[in-house]
Amino acid sequence: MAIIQWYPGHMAKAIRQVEEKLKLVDIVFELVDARIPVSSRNPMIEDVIKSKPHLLILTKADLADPKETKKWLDYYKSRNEYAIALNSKEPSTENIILKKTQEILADKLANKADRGIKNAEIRSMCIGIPNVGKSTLLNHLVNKKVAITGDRPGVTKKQQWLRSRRGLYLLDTPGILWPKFEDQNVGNKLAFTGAIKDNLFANDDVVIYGLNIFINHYREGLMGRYHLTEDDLEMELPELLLLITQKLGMRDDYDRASQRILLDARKGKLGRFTLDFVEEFEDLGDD
Ligand SMILES: Nc1nc2c(ncn2[C@@H]2O[C@H](COP(=O)(O)OP(=O)(O)O)[C@@H](O)[C@H]2O)c(=O)[nH]1
Ligand SMILES: [Mg+2]
Repeated sequence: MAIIQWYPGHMAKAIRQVEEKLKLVDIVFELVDARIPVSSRNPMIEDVIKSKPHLLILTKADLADPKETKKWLDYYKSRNEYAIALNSKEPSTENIILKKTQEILADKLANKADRGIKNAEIRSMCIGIPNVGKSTLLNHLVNKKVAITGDRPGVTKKQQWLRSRRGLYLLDTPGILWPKFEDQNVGNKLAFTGAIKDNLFANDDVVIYGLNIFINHYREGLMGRYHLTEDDLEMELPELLLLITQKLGMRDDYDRASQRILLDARKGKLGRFTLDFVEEFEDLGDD
């Protein structure tokens, strides 16, 4: 399998950049894809952001299986991690984030209020691997760019802040993390959802990986989209892929069909789905 190597130097630099920016904010919004909340999370950043209040935001919840998203939220709750799931493009998004943020920072805000500081500014930043929706969320929260000030203590470079409609401040550039996939399953899940470029893995391998999960969990969407029967789903996976290729009128061009299936899945045309299941990860972090 192809593995993207992040050179140790790059990795260290990315971490250092996040650490620098962390000093400026009251809270970190870590974005992950609700369909793959573990696979789209960089495991190494956890230690770095430990020092800050932290909200895990499961984006693209509109594309994920709501049943599984609920399980994930219960899971985080049981581990005392703050987490919410949302569709970044919904009008309610700002309220959901603001409310949760105020809850997380309640002590700090109360403290400031005691000292006579009313409606204290809340400063935040988004971090996450590519394609989890950092830019989408920022753009959604913010009407237009508002440069606030560069001369805050500890700010060497001019730092742009954006202000949401209801007064949440966000660093204008999100922290970009790298995906980590020494595990082939994680690589396949990242590829299937479009988090990593399509040329890293063979499309048909990725599709076959995904088909297997759909057959076990999301048969209806698959059968509906490609006019398949229950019997069809009993075939060996490469055969099934060829059958779908034919049904799509693509003869034996299963590579082209694979691309189509990936597009369909990512656009939600096979229905909502999740690829990371709580049950697979329940012992995560119980060191
Ligand atoms: N359906 C859906 N799509 C989203 C959501 N958030 C982001 N996207 C899409 O995901 C893709 C990547 O988003 P982008 O903001 O560029 O990700 P970034 O690389 O983290 O900045 C874009 O096509 C967005 O339209 C969401 O909550 N729901
Ligand atoms: Mg972006």
